[in-house]
Amino acid sequence: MTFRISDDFVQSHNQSRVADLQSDFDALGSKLARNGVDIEALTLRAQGFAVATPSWGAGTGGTRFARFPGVGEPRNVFEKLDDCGTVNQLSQATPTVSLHFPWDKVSDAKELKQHADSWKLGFDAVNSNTFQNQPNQAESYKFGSLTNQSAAVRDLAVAHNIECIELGKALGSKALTVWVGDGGNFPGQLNLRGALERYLDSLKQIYQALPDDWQVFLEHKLFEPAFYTTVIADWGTSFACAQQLGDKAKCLVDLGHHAPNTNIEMIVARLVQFGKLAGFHFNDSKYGDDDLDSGSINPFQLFLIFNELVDAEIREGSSFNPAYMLDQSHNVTDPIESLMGSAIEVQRAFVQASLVDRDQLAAYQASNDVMMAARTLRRAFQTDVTPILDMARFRSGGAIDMINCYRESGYRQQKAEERPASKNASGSGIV
Ligand code: LRH
Ligand code: MN
Repeated sequence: MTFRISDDFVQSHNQSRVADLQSDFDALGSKLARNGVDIEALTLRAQGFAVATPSWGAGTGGTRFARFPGVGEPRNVFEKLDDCGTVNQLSQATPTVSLHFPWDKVSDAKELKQHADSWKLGFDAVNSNTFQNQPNQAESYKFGSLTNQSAAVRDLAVAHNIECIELGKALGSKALTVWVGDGGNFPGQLNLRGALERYLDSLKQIYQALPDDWQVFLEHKLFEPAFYTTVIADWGTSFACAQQLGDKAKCLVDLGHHAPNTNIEMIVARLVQFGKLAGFHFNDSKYGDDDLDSGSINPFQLFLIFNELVDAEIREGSSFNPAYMLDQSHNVTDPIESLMGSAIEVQRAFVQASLVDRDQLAAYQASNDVMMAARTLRRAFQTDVTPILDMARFRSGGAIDMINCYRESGYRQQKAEERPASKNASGSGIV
């Protein structure tokens, strides 16, 4: 049995922090009560919030320039689950994991499911990978996969996606995320319409392989690895394709896949209105697809996105259930610390958006009182809900002070002994 942090250690780590938490919680409670907000109801809501961790985020990420692996890197999907399980143990906000195939492919899915069950972890959407050639792969994805000019290459890519569905079914997943880097680097390289026609033809075959209770998530991205045209470059193209494919096809929004200053919260509002929002790959960025920790660069944008999601939840009720997943690359931090911190920043945006006085906001919007409408929204964002997030974690059995609890547990040092670095460690599989 590999080392796991004991729940007793977590509870003893909380002991000296409970009193301060309770007084901060009570102080915030009376402040919110003045505005008719019940902190207990909000804390229950926070305890119910969940975001999936990306298996590929458990290892140290890198860039095309270099990757600097840390100690105790996970070497396979079982060790990635141990790390994702530890993230959930301390954060109590990440009960599912999103796997990536073939990086996480195993011969015995039952054994992997049992290992996940031992951590009380489930599986969110699975991800296919036709942006890398696998060792001694018959056909190359150099000039694309699902949109490649060659039918043989497209068939290989379609078959891989159908295999991902089969693996996902064995693990209890209910969705397949399809992101393809297909595109061109120079004007004239591709017939733009032809490429999209081939994409739709391939997706139709994948769509037909979906079980009735499954969905396919189309993930758009403005550029990279292609640098002139990307076949599914924006939400409009993704939306049109999802419309063409049918009800089980929806659009996944990766926050880093847009041009700088794109109004992503408005894209979310549109996809919600037209019933085509699949969910999210949460991360943050300053320039390109930087895959930085969620809420670390532009927390106001994350809040505005959740403002649209809470509005949708009120309009559509419990049937509104988009998939929340992190998709990050941890190049200079301990991935476990980044995943815990990021999950809580996404939860923070959810709780702050739940604080918006929507009746007051609607009244100011109806009367075009622009200043008061904007201030009403910002007041929720400017409310420090940390005591609610900490109390939610504490009441769910997690760590009040996650990072120090994790560091003082010696988990990473234990893993350094258990997981001697092997030169071709899988790392995060991205670089
Ligand atoms: C593409 C992407 C996609 C994943 C990959 C790991 O940039 O966001 O979601 O398959 O990162
Ligand atoms: Mn993504």
